[in-house]
Amino acid sequence: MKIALLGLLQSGKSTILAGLSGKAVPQVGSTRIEEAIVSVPDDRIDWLTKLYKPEKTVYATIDCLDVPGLNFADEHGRAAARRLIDQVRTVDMLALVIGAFEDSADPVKDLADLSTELLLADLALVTTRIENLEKQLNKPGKPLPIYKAEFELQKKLQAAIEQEKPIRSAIENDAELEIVKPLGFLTLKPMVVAINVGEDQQDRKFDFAGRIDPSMTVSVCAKLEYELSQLDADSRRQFMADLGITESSAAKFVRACYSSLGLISFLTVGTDEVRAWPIKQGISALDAAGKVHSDIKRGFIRAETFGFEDLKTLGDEKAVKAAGKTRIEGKTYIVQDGDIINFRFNV
Ligand SMILES: Nc1nc2c(ncn2[C@@H]2O[C@H](COP(=O)(O)OP(=O)(O)OP(=O)(O)O)[C@@H](O)[C@H]2O)c(=O)[nH]1
Ligand SMILES: [Mg+2]
Repeated sequence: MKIALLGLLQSGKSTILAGLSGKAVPQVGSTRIEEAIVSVPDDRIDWLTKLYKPEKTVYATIDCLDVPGLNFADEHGRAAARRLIDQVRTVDMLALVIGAFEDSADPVKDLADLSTELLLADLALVTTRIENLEKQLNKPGKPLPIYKAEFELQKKLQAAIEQEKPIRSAIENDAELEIVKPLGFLTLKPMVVAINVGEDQQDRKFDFAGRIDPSMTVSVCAKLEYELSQLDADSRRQFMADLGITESSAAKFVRACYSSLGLISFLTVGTDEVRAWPIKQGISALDAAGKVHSDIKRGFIRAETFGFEDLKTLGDEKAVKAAGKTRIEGKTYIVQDGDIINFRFNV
């Protein structure tokens, strides 16, 4: 799963990613899209690691693209920005990073400008698509019904964009989604807005005037998170306690992205490895088995399962079993977030 971090120049994208991935902050003015693998913080994995003391602990990860800052101030900047925007059409979601750490920043305007540019980029795509479909429909002979259907749909999307509505809001059913999904519309993708606030402004509220659902926004303090990431675990806890913060804002941001992507984690445990496996919400035990190994899917017998919360409450696996909380699930069982699974298989 890939996320692109998009924002205006110097909004803090690279600092956020450096804090999350442990990579160094790239040089200011980089024009290349950089990739960073980010671990998804998970208290459950931390807890399980203490219990099982495994040789290896593996967190779920997401792939983040650090896109150079977009600059719409002049023609040269706009052309470069359009090229960058076109390069992220294949990602699974967008995280907009809005700089709000300087007094002169205008986060409301910046978000409005960015949103407008994304809409314009999608409008260009819709328009080209409509032109092509018109050509198909005007050819002699009877046009394929799918062209007609898509033409109607694209017209509807065009109308939505012209009213400054994201394509996401205009899609009414799965059939429509099937048609538009491969086209790479930006405003169709799930989106989270990270507002990069100053160290002393973590509780600041913004009024985005209906441009964005407040549930899609997360306040992050990039600089502070970066500094925290440079400390060892003990100093970090101490520093956070001194500041009176209980939860890392970057962790909150990553988790918001994870759930916007429709991902949940099932867990595997043992003395060799404790691991979180990212899966799409709603997949079966059989498909989850395939994530671990194709052999496990092929030879699937059953999934021995218990919930993380039961383990945490009862203390260890034996107690979970004694309390009758272990379940035997078959191929079609829909895996739940926090399921601890031991797949039985035979190949
Ligand atoms: N005070 C403060 N400074 C920050 C914060 N986040 C970023 N900065 C500073 O702002 C500048 C830009 O940060 P970057 O992370 O490089 O921003 P960017 O969005 O990646 O920049 P471009 O890729 O050039 O668009 C750096 O000098 C950072 O130290 C913050 O939360 N607080
Ligand atoms: Mg950068």
